[in-house]
Amino acid sequence: MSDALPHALPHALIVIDVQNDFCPNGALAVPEGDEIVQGINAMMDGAQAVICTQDWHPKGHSSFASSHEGKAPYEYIAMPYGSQVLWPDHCVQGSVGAQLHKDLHHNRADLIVRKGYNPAIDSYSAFFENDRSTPTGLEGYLRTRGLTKLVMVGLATDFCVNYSAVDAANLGFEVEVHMNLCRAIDLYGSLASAVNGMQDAGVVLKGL
Ligand code: VGL
Ligand code: ZN
Repeated sequence: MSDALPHALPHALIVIDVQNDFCPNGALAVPEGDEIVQGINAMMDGAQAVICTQDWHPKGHSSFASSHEGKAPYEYIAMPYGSQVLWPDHCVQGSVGAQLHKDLHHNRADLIVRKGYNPAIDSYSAFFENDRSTPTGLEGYLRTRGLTKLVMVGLATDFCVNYSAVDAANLGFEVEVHMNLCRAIDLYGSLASAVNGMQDAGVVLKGL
């Protein structure tokens, strides 16, 4: 048994925000968000590590339109760390909407990274909050486990997957995003700019 099997390649599968609120009927539903679940489960066997992320906001989070008088979802607001889209209330800590999709094999996860718990800062990326400097700790986890190659899938392509992939590439990880196992919100052309941004950062996009 000398040949390494393709499925034994040492990569970490990072499953971004496959949560009820990002699936049809959720608070911030991504079209077809639930259609990627079975395909993601099928990829778990081929990964050395499985990591899931979970958007995890306290009630009244500053990314919620409802926290800003006179603001509606999908409007922008200036935050101390830059411009921020305002969202419907979603993924509130402990709510059903924040739970990982019931059909996702999240019991296979070695680690579940929660993000967005700081009331004053949004956190799209699995690595840094939206101030672009507060770390989540995922980089250290991956480095101490010797995981340098990352495969990313999940929701939403143009927000949390995009930010996570670009940050990982900038940190020096080898990153693939499997686009067929992601779905997008596509707000104001955000999908096209996410694709460009990921490619510019050196992220390999598969299944486009
Ligand atoms: C996300 C918007 C707000 C995502 C999270 O998971 O892409 N998008 N919070
Ligand atoms: Zn969020």
